[in-house]
Amino acid sequence: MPTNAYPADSGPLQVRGACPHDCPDTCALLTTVENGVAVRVQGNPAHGHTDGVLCAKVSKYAERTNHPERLLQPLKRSGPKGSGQFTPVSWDEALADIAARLGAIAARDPQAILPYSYAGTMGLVQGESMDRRFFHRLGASLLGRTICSMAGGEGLVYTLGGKVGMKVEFFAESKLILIWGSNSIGSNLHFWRYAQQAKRDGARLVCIDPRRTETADKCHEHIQLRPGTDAALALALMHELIVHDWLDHDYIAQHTVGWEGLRERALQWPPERAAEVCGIPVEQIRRLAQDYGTTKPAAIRLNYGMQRVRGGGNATRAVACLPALTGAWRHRAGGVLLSSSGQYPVQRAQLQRPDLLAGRQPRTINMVTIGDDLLREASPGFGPKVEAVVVYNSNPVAVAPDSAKVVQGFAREDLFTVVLEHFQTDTADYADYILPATTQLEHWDVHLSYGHTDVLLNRPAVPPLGQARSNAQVFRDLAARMGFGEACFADSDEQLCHQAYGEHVDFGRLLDDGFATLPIPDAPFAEGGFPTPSGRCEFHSARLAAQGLDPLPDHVPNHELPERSAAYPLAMISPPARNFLNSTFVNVKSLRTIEGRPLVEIHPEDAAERGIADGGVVRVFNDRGSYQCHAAVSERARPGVVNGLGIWWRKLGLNGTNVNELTSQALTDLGAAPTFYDCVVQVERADT
Ligand SMILES: Nc1nc2c(c(=O)[nH]1)N[C@H]1C(S)=C(S)[C@@H](COP(=O)(O)OP(=O)(O)OC[C@H]3O[C@@H](n4cnc5c(=O)[nH]c(N)nc54)[C@H](O)[C@@H]3O)O[C@H]1N2
Ligand SMILES: Nc1nc2c(c(=O)[nH]1)N[C@H]1C(S)=C(S)[C@@H](COP(=O)(O)OP(=O)(O)OC[C@H]3O[C@@H](n4cnc5c(=O)[nH]c(N)nc54)[C@H](O)[C@@H]3O)O[C@H]1N2
Ligand code: SF4
Ligand SMILES: [Mo]
Repeated sequence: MPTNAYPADSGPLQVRGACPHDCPDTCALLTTVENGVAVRVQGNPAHGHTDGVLCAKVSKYAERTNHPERLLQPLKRSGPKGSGQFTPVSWDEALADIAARLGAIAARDPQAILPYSYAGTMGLVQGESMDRRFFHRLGASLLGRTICSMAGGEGLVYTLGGKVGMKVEFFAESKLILIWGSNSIGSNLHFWRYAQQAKRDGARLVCIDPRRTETADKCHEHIQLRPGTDAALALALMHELIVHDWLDHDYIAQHTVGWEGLRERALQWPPERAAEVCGIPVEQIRRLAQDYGTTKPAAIRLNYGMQRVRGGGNATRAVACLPALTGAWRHRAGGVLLSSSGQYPVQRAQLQRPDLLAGRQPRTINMVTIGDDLLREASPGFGPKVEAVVVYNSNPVAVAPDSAKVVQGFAREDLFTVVLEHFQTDTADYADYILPATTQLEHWDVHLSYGHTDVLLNRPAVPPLGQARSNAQVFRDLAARMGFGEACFADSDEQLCHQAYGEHVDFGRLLDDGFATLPIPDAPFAEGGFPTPSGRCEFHSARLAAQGLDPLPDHVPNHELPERSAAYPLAMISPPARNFLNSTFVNVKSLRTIEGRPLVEIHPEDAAERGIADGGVVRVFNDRGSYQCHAAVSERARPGVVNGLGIWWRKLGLNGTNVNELTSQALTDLGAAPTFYDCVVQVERADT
């Protein structure tokens, strides 16, 4: 078992770690420590995918960790809810009171307690180990962790069998790369490096995105479709593959199911029909189909940006069918990659111990509808009213849709809220207790990735700052206070690191090198073998049919369409800002300075119609709320679509709101996921 966290000597040294952020790249870090202080965080040149390079955000991780506003001691609320007024208390006092409050609620019904967490750290230990054990033992409500990837994830499950796909490094050898719903330069930089390599070797790069991103600027072609119309485009591509016989009949016959049905469906989507729906020239569709049908090897880098609309699950299914039609999977540089995380042998039952539920079956609350659910009374369908929320690794007041409701919920005087955090975020403002958490430089963890296939270990580089404790430590402490006697509550963070993969990954190797590559074939589906029930790529899904759902992929129009709404004639998407990671880093001055100010990009024609000037303050509004920000009059926006770049802290915005004031709690077709990019608004000058 590994001992020692951080070295005692004070000479400069470099400690190997892993980037904890919710980003496909999961970089290997090298932290330079001088006199016990982390002074610099760099990419580890020994790790192939990282190649010594970090994004601008995590290059500032030392600044974030040593930030003057870091929370360094437990705080107890001393003013009204949401006032942000707190006084310091000891860990003893905080833990005793929290254990007593949770214990009293649990004695009535533990389901009135709700954990709320996401991927503030993707670490398996600080994100999904001791915390899950604690809440399972308690019998708390389960949380549906749907806020990011569930629609696309389910789309993959029903088509390919799981979050599986191409190995990212082989994009470098592709001759055609479709970058679909992804601003790779901003959010998947290390994939972009492989795409650049391919481009230098003559590959054609096509970006499919309603926004003219910096990635679109650097591709050979940009297909600037309307939000939520990707399935229509994919079906029209299939139509052309069929009509021109750019098909791999042998691959289809041997490794797919439902070809006849899909063929019939696709033939209903001639390019003219899709061009109308997508709002793009028909020629562009024909040309893309020809490129895709005749270039080998052809690869698709799909990302989650295209599944945050009502039809996100179906759209993912439609795109995931394409490589099987052309047999692109036969080549290691062909196929599709949305996420690789399903390829990791994570020992979740051992880490999370669902057996501690001991036969109880708590309800599941969808994290997307936290706005409504915190405001719900007890009912037979819902169960008990939520009386306590424990938030960690997430900032729901800023990131969940329909913020006005989320704020109203967290403002309930009768709600007991505990927030484990690095900083006093918008959510922490509503806490009864804020508990100071360690950052990645101060704790152990072990990682998977959703954009490559290496396991990474994170060693602490420095001791916890102030009185900060790791999430796992806090739940261990709470378990002890609540008298949970099971041996698993004594496992240390280092032991949890080991348990995450058990014997499936050589832990000694991780300790020595900091990373280890999973043994995955170069072309995993060259001869079929998909992890679906049929072992084939499922165009037709019997599992969907059994649920009474459409077994074939189709275009499912958005919930909210500007052409159907007189009051709100603009569609709004709210993709990530390059220098923030969701709402993380917004309070890091150097990065906030690069982003400038909260803004909405609006096309010059839409701006002119409204008398809006570049840089002017505007009000973006709909029935759910109103958000003030600056207008960026720019052709990065498509006419009729505005881009509200995310996700500012509300309290650092112009009128104490952010873009989620406008987004809705409506869910996707598959996976009960959010529809952040399926939203209509109006924009006007703030001075009118
Ligand atoms: N710098 C930075 N990096 C990040 C994040 C961040 O906030 N900042 N977030 C991280 C997270 S949580 C995730 S889940 C990942 C992946 O998160 P993604 O959301 O995939 O991130 P992006 O690739 O930045 O953005 C997706 C792109 O999809 C586009 N898009 C929006 N609607 C549609 C549509 O209907 N169809 C199509 N084709 N495209 C659409 C947007 O304009 C955007 O350019 O990125 C991670 N990386
Ligand atoms: N409008 C709009 N909304 C969106 C999106 C969008 O594109 N548009 N994207 C959505 C997506 S894809 C996602 S994934 C969600 C993300 O939403 P969240 O998961 O809430 O992500 P962050 O905003 O980064 O907040 C993570 C918080 O965890 C904290 N944290 C980090 N590490 C630790 C730790 O070790 N311990 C503790 N206790 N805390 C830690 C950070 O300080 C940070 O405040 O947002 C969603 N919201
Ligand atoms: S690119 Fe992604 S994984 Fe790499 S350092 Fe930046 S946020 Fe972390
Ligand atoms: Mo995400």
